[in-house]
Amino acid sequence: MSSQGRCSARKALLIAITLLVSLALHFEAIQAADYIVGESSGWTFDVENWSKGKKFKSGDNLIFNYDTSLHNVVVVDAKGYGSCTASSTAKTYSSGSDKVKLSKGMNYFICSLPGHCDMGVKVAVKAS
Ligand SMILES: *[C@@H]1O[C@H](CO)[C@@H](O)[C@H](O)[C@H]1NC(C)=O
Ligand SMILES: [Cu+2]
Repeated sequence: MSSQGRCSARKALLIAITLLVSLALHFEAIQAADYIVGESSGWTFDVENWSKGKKFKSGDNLIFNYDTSLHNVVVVDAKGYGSCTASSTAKTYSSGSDKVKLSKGMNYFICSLPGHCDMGVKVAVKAS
């Protein structure tokens, strides 16, 4: 094979790899599912058991629909979930229609308005 031939063979390989990678990324994107937390009731009181029996994957999205005068969505850890407390630096969503991507493992969310998490405005989701 001439040196020019080798070079274009390498180029073709590079193009093939690029195509495969973009195909794989695209596949991942269409595989990801969106879940509306609490279905039609949305992110509200007693939503805490909504996630039971559902299978989630990392990259799936949770959609939190709620009245912004009633709730917010705060990302917490297991301890914060159990005790219904959020650190002041915790990531907080407050648009009323928030889309949050799940990461692998446990994902915990609560409403940080006083007493709301204790009244079941909380959800724990395990993503595989
Ligand atoms: C959620 O499930 C737990 C455990 O079964 C139960 O104690 C709790 O009352 C349930 N919450 C609601 C709002 O149904
Ligand atoms: Cu709330």
